[in-house]
Amino acid sequence: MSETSAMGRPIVIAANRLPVMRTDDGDWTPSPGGLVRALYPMLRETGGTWVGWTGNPDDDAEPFSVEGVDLHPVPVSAEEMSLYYEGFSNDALWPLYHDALRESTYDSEQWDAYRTVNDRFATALADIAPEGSVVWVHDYQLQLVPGLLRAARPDLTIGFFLHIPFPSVDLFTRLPWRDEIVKGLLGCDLVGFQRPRDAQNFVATVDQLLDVQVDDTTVTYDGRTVVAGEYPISIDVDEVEEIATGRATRQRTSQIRARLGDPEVIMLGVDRLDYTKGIGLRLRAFARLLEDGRLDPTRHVMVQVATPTREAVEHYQDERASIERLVGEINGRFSRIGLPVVHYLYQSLPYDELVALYRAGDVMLVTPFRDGMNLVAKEYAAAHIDGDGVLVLSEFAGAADELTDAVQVNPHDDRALEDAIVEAVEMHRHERRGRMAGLRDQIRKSDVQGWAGRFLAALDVASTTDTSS
Ligand code: ADQ
Repeated sequence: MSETSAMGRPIVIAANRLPVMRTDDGDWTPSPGGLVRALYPMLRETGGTWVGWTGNPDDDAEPFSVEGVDLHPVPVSAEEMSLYYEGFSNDALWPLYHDALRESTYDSEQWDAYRTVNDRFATALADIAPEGSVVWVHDYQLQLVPGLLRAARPDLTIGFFLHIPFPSVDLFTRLPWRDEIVKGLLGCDLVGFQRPRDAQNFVATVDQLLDVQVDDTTVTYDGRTVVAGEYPISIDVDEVEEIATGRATRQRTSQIRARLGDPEVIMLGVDRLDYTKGIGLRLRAFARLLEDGRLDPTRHVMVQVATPTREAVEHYQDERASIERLVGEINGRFSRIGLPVVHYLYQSLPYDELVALYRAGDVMLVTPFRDGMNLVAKEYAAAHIDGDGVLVLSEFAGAADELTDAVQVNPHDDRALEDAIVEAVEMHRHERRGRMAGLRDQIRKSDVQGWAGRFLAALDVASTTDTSS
């Protein structure tokens, strides 16, 4: 964290959600998740603040503080949640930014709500950010905030990080409000992306849409310099390793294996139930392999954990119905009494339980059609302190740039996916261990604390080299 504190300036984070959740007795506690763990200590150190929505519609909670961090709630009404969050963010931007895997809904009422909520965030930030402080805005729900905030508070250093991919020019320019969105992002000193390709797409888009000067990853707009760059996010490696090493986790891992009937190979999928994640694709590949006899239901089982997500959005309801039908079909066909061949959980699990499952998984299947990064792939490698286990990873996950020791696959290619699964299942122990050592070395080199430090250090440089300052 040394780079961040070296800036010596208070940091204000803005994200759709506050990093806290309510406990059963009504108190607030930091929510689990690497982003929170990476940023919380830094906010405490710098006397920083986090601005976001509590997650409860129409919640008008006053600012409060949890474990030494100031939290500033921004209210979002039930109607805005439907229009700004489920609508514009998750039914227009999300599919468009993920290769238009589903059709986006472009609705001007939703856009108006997106603007209203972004404006509310920018106003809150303008009111509370100390003079000359650093504001770090997160993700696709808040892309207008940097521009609005820059206009109100030119003294601030403003950074933005996009957790999801930035699409190609051809896709992005479908968006009816494309100019407003890129102008919003150009309010920053630094715009961070997961992969080099995302940063390139952004610069190319800006170059096409606006009257700007572009030099590689630097854009000059409105007399200011804006830098775009890649900052691949990671996980809290120490935390995952600590959980994985614990006695309770080891016991739970053995128990999980026993409950699954002690199969030779456990294949595992862990995802939010999102159509970008390729869950159906891997289930179908598994079914074909059973059908062809390349896998054996008495030796190979699959566990798929799918977290409930965005249940009010129709594409998600359709995806869930299609996956659950598929699980039923595969189990109907290949299971034996008391021994299903696919174990499916539509649940959010405690992190300890996830880590125990990762440890139990001999082969991890991460097969998104498109994914900003995919932290599950990194968590799996961090959890395998035994140095064994094989990761099958889609080339279309951001993590593929770094995790080159995974069995990488194009998930659109059915045959290649089947072969990748069989290769992983049959891989010789020596090769498995070699690849896992490579994966673990890689993630240890770049954990989430390092990610935050690198982004903030680059933001500092970008703000001080800005031609206007
Ligand atoms: P997500 O699309 O949510 O994140 P991912 O990066 O895999 O995808 O993160 C999911 C997180 O949720 C992981 O930390 C995982 O442990 C947790 N999780 C998954 N299933 C769970 C379950 N059943 N119970 C409890 N926890 C579960 C978005 C982008 C990604 C990007 C991240 C971070 O879509 O591409 O990697 O942000 O930038």
